[in-house]
Amino acid sequence: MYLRLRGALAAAASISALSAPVVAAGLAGAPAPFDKGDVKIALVGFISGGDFFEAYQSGAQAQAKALGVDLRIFPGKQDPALERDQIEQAINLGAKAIVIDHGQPESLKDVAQKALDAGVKVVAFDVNLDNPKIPQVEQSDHLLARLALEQAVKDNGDTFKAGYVYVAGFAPLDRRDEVWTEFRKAHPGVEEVARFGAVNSTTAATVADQAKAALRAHPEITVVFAPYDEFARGVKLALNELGLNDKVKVYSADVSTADIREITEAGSPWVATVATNPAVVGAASIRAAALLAAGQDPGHSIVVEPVLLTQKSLRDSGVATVEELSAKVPAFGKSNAAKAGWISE
Ligand code: SR1
Repeated sequence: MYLRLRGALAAAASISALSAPVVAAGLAGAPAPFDKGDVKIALVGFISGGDFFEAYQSGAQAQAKALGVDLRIFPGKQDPALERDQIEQAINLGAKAIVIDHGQPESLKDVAQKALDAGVKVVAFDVNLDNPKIPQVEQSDHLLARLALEQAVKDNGDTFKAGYVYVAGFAPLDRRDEVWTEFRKAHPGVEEVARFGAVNSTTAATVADQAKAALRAHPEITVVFAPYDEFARGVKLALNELGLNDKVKVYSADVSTADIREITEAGSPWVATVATNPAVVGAASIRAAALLAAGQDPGHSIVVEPVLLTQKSLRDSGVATVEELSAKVPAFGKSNAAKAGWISE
């Protein structure tokens, strides 16, 4: 009972924190409406939870603060209907711009158009809304997958049996999948013998169960391509449980401080990842939204380039956190995407 009450109080506190009004003062030297302040921007997500999305949001919050923007964050909880509803709420609360972060295009296109019709600017991160008025933020997913797979060939040669973690319908995963398909055509010695995947509120745990079944059924697997850090964590859990850490190598996307720990720990099978700093991507998304709200053009395609992080390079450099990585690798810690003189970081 006490626990339930405590949970309810915590939930109430977090809801009010998410929506607490911030009446911000104007930004000196900025174009309208930022010069007068009190500008609301909404960030509507689809996937709630996980290191990537938490860091993305914190980067968005930091950039919003630097702009004096009242950022309202709506967690979509993997629910397409809720995400639509939250976009409507953002329109109604008077947001000048909305960042739509992931989601299912078919359930978002019309409500995104509704926002545009109401004069609200829209930016999409990793969801293709197929609309020339909506700039698209992405992490150069083709390059990301290519770098991971090139590293797999470097480590394993180009003849191996692979497991592949994939869920169709997510723009970044679909783009990475295009590269995986091309890669297998170019390397006929690489055989995909098992495919699995899930995106839900417990992605890593679900993928761990699936990976255990796949690895038991296919003991010939020596490489797993898991291009989302929650997938890689799941596969690593399965390998640990099955005692296969020495036999199978995992290649992924994304990085967080927790991921760095998992990659660099003794005996880890997670040997490389290719990643942007998600906080940098979140900040670029807010800058793009702010530029649009000020009547300026951020460009249609806003790309933050990823970097390859091998287990060896992370161990050799002694980097233990994303902050240390940002300081050490400038291409990881900063992006010039969607910048303007009046926007400080
Ligand atoms: C389910 S989509 C997950 C991906 O979205 C972001 O692009 C991250 O890179 C993550 O891998």
